[in-house]
Amino acid sequence: MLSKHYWATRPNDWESQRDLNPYDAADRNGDWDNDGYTNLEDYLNHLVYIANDPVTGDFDEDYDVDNIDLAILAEHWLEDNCAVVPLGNLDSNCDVDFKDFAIFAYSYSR
Ligand SMILES: [Ca+2]
Ligand SMILES: [Ca+2]
Ligand SMILES: [Ca+2]
Ligand SMILES: [Ca+2]
Repeated sequence: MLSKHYWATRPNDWESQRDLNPYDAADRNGDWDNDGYTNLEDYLNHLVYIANDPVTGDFDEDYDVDNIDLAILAEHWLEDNCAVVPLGNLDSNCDVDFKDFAIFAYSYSR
């Protein structure tokens, strides 16, 4: 049984989900989301986020589940990839489908 956040704990996935290169250490100094923090800083923030019992369905990691998270889920709808598990997957498989949406909707409504 995989943890509900297992996809979020693998650094290679974190990079690949953001169009970074897991095999290139130099891209740590880039800024994929233009938020002023380097990719390495973003990843460290991500680890802190995971350690703080994140909210299910909070894909953009801002500690609430809102329309932005829904848009991220929609963006990855029906993706199925165990090599790079898509954002939006919330159960223990590698796809984004109605089961994930059901989990998301429950979290969204709270
Ligand atoms: Ca890299
Ligand atoms: Ca950044
Ligand atoms: Ca969010
Ligand atoms: Ca799934």
